[in-house]
Amino acid sequence: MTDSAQPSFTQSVPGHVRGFSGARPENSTVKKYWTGLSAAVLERIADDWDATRKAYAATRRQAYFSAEFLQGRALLNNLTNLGLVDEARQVAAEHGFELTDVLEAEHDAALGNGGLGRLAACFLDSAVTLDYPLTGYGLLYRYGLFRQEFVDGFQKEHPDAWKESFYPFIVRRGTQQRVVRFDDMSVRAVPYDMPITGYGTRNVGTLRLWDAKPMHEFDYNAFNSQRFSDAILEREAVHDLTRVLYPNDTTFAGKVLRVRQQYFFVSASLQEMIDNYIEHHGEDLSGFHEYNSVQLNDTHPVLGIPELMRLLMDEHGMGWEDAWEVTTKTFAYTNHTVLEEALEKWDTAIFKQLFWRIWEIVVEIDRRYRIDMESRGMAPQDAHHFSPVHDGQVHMAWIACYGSYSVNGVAAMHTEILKRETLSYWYGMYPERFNNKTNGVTPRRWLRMCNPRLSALLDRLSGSDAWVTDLPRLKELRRYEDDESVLNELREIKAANKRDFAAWIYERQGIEIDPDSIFDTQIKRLHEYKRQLMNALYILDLYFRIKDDGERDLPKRTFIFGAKAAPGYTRAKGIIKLINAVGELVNNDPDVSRYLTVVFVENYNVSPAEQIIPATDISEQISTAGKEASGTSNMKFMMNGALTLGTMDGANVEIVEAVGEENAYVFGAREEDLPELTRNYNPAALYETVPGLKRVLDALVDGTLDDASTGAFHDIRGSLLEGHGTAPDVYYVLGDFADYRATRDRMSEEFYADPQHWARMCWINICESGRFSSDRTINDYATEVWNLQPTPIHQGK
Ligand code: 26Q
Repeated sequence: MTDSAQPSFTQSVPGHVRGFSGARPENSTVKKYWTGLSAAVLERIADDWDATRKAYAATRRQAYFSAEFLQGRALLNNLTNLGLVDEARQVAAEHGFELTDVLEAEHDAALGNGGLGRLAACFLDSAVTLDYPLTGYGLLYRYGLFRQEFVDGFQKEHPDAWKESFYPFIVRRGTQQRVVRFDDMSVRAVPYDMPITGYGTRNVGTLRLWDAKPMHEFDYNAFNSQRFSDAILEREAVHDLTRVLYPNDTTFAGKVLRVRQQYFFVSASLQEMIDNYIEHHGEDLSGFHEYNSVQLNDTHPVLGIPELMRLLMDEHGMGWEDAWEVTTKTFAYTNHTVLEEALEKWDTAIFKQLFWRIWEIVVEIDRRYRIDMESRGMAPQDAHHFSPVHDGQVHMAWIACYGSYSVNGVAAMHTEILKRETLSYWYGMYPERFNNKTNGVTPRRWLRMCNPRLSALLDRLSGSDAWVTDLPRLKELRRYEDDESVLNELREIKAANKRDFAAWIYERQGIEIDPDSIFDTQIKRLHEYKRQLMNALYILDLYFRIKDDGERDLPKRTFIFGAKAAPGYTRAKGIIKLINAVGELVNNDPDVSRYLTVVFVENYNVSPAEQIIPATDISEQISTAGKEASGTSNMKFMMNGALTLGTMDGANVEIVEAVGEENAYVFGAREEDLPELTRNYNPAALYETVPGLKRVLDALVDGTLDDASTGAFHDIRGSLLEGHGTAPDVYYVLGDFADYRATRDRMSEEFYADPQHWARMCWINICESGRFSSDRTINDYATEVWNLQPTPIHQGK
């Protein structure tokens, strides 16, 4: 890696800082120091990155197509993977900087909404660590997910200009541009590569993000003929393409720009993959699928299916049958949701207007599909409902199911629901395509890096850092589950993490919290099905129990929230306001604030998660059973020794299975019982009969809480009791409330009643988290779906 002529990492840092800041390192700003340090990391991995690219070029390779990659910060992750944290700390100190301050200067790369985008980032980390030849392909958004500010408790959105200042971990590959043609414009696709380092390997993978540029930087003809504004407008239309990440993650909106984004990145990526194939394997593309496979991260990149057909037929002279054979052996589809309103369906007019040729191909897929189904004995009217094009819309999930060799869900329960309901038709037709791949998270970022105290304990007890790349090894540490001194140490680690979080949130938002209280956390996108509302109603109920009922024998608790709402999702924004209003009420009432504090972490993102998770005692995973495909924060919490308070939903089911019911707190209606429970469901009756509910729901509208006359709280209450355009309380908040309260009360009592027993449960959660490493998930994809071999650039690492 570093031949003797090259300076060491430590020696190279000052030069990079000088080169960037034009000043002595000790006189540089912290941001410029960050930039120099990052450039030194890039220099360190440059040769290996090159070597990895070469090693992957002619092998069978896997592409991961995703509209989102929620990478978060890069510097500490890279230092951790490369084993350079101590050296970096030392060199920074020599120049008068605290490494932690330098790291804090980095802006999160928030090119994703939530779970689906963060999953893509964890997958890249695991693939490199396991030496799998996988490349991520996506979009270089100029603005990531909006920055959230609270103004009077309401969410306000600001643009997230994440790459305004120089970002060393992205390299423009100007020689590898492609052209993407729409019927009304042609766009230059410029690739930018991010290096993805792994742990204990010299392989360096690539995340390739495409930026949109005008074909000619400036149209001088238009300019000269006095059509100055035309020239500007044309340029702006192209730049619009990659301007911003769409902030919706649960409701589909058929926006032309969104479909342009999707086509743009899949077309550029497929062109590159075909060019690479021809360079190494020749002009005959009939073997393309033997060297290439593409995982579709939800339906967002499904336009890749008709686009590969177009490229093979129109650009490379293949006939339909051969092209279809190659295409259907190339793509594999992952579904991430069963929510009807999230499924992508585009008006046919959009396809006709943007890319007539793609429209023609989709129509031909549809025509052949209908013939195909009839030949398999399917009645035409049944086939119609699942056809790629019908009722004036193009149905992306149906194209995905028909055009892929693999279809998977992201947790066992989710895959079963897909087979039984959402995709049952396709399961009936092609049962062999269906498989489950339960999600995972990378233990590098979500344990090694974010929880150094716990990491050190695990190293010491297991005798090495081997668990970092082989998480199931932690199971062996269950031999310490009754070891008083280990459990004491675990408690001290958690306490120290909680003190760190308290200092962090005080610095950030000026809120004082008690590190000796229970930290009870719900962090995830704001959606009704995730039921942050139920959490808030519980806190409000506690408030009244203290104020009105005189309950005093209550454990001290800090309730932590982090959540962004889609800007157009009015009710979700109302719930944010409600949580903040409950926080105001609780935190400012001296009777109550002795017991309770509410903290809503503003602008929740990857790096706040890294602070919150290691400090949390209770992980709230309270979605309506059947609605959360998997969840991944549940896994991060478990790995860091928080206990799950959850419904039997998504991956919670598998977490409970792994740790045993006695080491988790399960409540609520089961997925299989909900149809019956909701058939004659009457939430208004629960409002009258469940003790405390009436008081809490009335507080939404009787002046106890103030929504600044927006009607937001009235709407929330109405959604539960009357339903607004839907059935009342579709997510069964009131139905599960009593059990949630009882379980949550019991949980908090047990925390204080027997701290050693609690620590034991936490320890078991940590030791059993092995199967939730994304290394396991990626190995499963590689062997069961992708047919991929590890390709290390250096033997023995
Ligand atoms: C679709 C069309 C137009 C605009 C935006 C979208 C869009 C964008 C993002 C739709 C959905 C998303 C993101 C979905 C998501 O994050 N789903 C989560 O995926 C996780 C990883 O599999 C699961 O753990 C979560 O359960 C699931 O909610």
